[in-house]
Amino acid sequence: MKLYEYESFPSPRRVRMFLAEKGINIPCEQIDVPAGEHRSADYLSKNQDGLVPLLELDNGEYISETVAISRYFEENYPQTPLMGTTAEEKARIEMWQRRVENSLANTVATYFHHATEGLGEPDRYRNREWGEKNKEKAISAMKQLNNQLAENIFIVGDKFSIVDITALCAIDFAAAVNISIPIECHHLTRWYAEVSQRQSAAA
Ligand SMILES: N[C@@H](CCC(=O)N[C@@H](CS)C(=O)NCC(=O)O)C(=O)O
Repeated sequence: MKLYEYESFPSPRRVRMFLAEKGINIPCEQIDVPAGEHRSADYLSKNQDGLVPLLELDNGEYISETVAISRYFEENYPQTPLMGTTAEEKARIEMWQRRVENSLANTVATYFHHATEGLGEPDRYRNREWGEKNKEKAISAMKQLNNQLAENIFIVGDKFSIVDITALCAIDFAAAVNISIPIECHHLTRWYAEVSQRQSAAA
């Protein structure tokens, strides 16, 4: 088994953090995304989407998409559950997972590709206005998370979950492109300080 990833980017970090929380160690291979290695014929033959992360199983099959890879490990290593245990918990985690991906992780990524240098030449189509609009959406998502965290220790109640991983990785990537947590978001700032202290955050 092997994880194809690129250390500086948020989606692979989500998988590394998920594995660290569960205490799972697997070999990783760096795919140099800025150099375009993810667009090579060899990599595209493994993952038609040309994205990282990608999991190679021992039977030679591949699984892409961060949440699908996480699901694989959640099912095979159910100790330290990160995707819920009851029907309601699982549904609530999935609801927030989708919210945080759509409203925060994806909007920060769109800002990165459209309003900054992004990946350079491959990002030569840029719509700066759309990028800036997505920065506004990302900030508004942070404010919604702040409201949620006013009443909850973690994003989904009192248990750390995959949603906290998704949000932390998105917020750290946002900071790297100069989108900060709004100063008035005290609850989000409290949560951010706490989850950043987890050992897995260094993964
Ligand atoms: N929906 C995918 C998104 C993965 C993704 O966007 N990966 C980025 C790195 S964070 C990537 O490979 N970007 C290369 C590109 O956009 O060409 C997932 O959740 O795994």
